Amino acid sequence: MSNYRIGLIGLGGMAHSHIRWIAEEGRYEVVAVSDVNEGALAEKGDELRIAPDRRYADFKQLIGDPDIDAVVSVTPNNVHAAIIRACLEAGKPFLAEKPFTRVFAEAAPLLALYEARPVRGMIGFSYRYTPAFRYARELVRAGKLGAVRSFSIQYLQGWGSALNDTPYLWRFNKDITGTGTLGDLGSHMIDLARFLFGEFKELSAQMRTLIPERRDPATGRMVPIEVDDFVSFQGVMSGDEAGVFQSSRNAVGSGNQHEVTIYGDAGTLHASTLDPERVVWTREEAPGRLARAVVEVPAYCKATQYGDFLSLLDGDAPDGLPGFMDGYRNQEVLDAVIRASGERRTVELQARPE
Ligand code: SOE
Repeated sequence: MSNYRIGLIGLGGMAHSHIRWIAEEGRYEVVAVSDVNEGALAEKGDELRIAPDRRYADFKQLIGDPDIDAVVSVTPNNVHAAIIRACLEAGKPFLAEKPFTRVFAEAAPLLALYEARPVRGMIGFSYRYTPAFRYARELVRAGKLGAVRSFSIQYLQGWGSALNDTPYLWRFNKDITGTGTLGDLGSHMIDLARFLFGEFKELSAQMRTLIPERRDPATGRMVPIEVDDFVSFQGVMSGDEAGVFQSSRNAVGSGNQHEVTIYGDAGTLHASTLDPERVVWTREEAPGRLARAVVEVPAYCKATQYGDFLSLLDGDAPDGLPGFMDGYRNQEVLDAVIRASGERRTVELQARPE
């Protein structure tokens, strides 16, 4: 089995995670990097031992490099659409970080390109590889919880060391990020719901900016915040499962707390990134007698994001891999949340084939 030669675009914080995941998986070699920041190019080039002629300030040159088999894109949101477009036009397989784009208007034109040339693409909905969420999906699909009537999903982060003390950074800059916690964390919640239950039928929502201004560490000045740092929405899935969602960047005390609780006729299941290798399963152990058990996730339920990317590159995309259409559908739901919140109404989403 050959190794794949990877071009990595974006050398900021999340690049460290991707470089680690790539190294852990094996069968990959990062042979080129791109970033608009010359310093990052030099620093990461050395770290990855990459020749100077494979360090590109312009990501389009990296994507066009014939010696690169696939692209990994880990950039701020404002270049997501341009990178996916360039990969589609070049026929270059890619793994691109979420959210798919800043706003749906950037996603819409990519669909026609993809339909004309369905390049192998994967979107970085990494929580599909949390073992507890994979096992939850297995149990739902096997009917072990009975008919699912409702569920709740939350994704809470407590940024900053003190209460509401997070400094201003690019993730609060509307021009760069599009939306705040909705696109950053809400996209993961939406993908988890789609991973577990299929498509959304309708939703209503509220997006809030709880902390109206934050201090820019570069200038020391307070900056008005234009993006959401809290979002809640409720929706109905294609199988009539009723879902409640919330996400906050101000949930002080929460680390990286993404979790789901599923309520079915035959039992309740809780799965969380706080305990990723186990689930909490409440069911009847005898008529009228409930038992709450902590269950280890079986090994067959485990997979990795870069293991699935390998399968995609080998031409054998496994079930459940978050592909181009998962990114596009995710952006449709993000757009529905924005419209439902702004127009204060329930928004229906077009029925989609599963
Ligand atoms: C935000 O803090 C963030 O880095 C997200 O952007 C990632 O998608 C998530 O996995 C961890 O938190």
